[in-house]
Amino acid sequence: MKFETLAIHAGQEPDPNNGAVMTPVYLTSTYAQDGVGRPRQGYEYSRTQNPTRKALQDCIAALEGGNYGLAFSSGLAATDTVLRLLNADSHVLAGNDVYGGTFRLFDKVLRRFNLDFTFADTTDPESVAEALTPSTRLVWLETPTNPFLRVTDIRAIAEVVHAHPNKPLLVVDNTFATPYLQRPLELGADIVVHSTTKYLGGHSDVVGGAVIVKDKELADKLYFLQNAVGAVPGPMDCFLVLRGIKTLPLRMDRHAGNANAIVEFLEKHPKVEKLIYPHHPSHPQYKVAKQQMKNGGGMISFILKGGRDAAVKVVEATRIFTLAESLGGVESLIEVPAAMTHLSVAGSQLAVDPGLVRLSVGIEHKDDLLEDLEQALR
Ligand code: P1T
Repeated sequence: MKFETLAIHAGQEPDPNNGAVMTPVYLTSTYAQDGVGRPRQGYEYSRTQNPTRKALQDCIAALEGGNYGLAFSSGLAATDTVLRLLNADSHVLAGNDVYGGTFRLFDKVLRRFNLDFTFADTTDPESVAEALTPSTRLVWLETPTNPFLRVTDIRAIAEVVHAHPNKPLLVVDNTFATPYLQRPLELGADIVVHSTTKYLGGHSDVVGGAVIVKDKELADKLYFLQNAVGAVPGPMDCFLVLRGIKTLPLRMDRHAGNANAIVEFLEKHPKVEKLIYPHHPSHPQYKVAKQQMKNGGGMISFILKGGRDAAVKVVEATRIFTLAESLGGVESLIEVPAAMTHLSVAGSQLAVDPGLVRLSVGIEHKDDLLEDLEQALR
């Protein structure tokens, strides 16, 4: 089946008990057993398995071209569980432009458990090759990155990483692109991670995460960790993400259409020093982005000539673009990453330009969005 059909049907059959077309929200923590150690349909306890969660997991796996999906209570819970695949003293090579919370988890929490992290420019395969060490077990990247929208050639990095004798796991955080635009497993990644809080949920009403893999052995280790660690989502949250996913292709096309109109406006604006959008010819990885991503997505970053003060003024002056953290919902959001979503990387090698403004372009009418930005910049 094609992506648009999978988004609506994968993992979701009408309920065998009563024909309900929508997956029911199974608000139950436990399941009756027919005898000791004889669960009825494999369900024992909802930390381990829940039918609403299973539908979401199977749907996300299908969309990413994977065989196994796992849902989590947040994107960071998904990230943390993946990192628990490693033993102490492992080295992790991560991109030098990742979500601030991912950096904080790596640098401030997991280092205390004797994991070693270095941060490198994953847009350059040579930098990645040089940064691998004899103890590297995992390589973590985002593409496009948050918030600079740098694009990494996943296939090129997979070749470098898998040539290493340890065969480190290549993990791609696909939150910004979504599987509609790019499918990392098909390009050689071993694990895909999502914050489903963003485009997959799509309506800013749920926090969640996901992990998708192809390999059965890896999936078994992750299912074990999902249950053993317990950072699982509730059934209502799973339902909301499942419902959001049904319109993902429509929304992503509209996000990108609106983003293109805004890019055209910003590229000519005298107050904008630098515009960053993956499908804009000025983007340093434009060619890779065109090859790897179906469209340029809904995220735009730009640096204002007046630095931090100008950025703060603009984000406080918009009326339709809401000043808020997060992204990927139907409504347009605006923020200053250095002071908001990426405050936790301040002073580190990942520090963000204080004059950078990030837009999550929603699916409102583009004329209203353009007018709003025009008056805010004025
Ligand atoms: O917020 P949570 O669901 O835990 O997801 C964390 C996360 C992981 N990966 C990427 C690429 C992300 O952007 C995020 C969360 N990001 C924001 C909240 C933000 O505004 O950038």
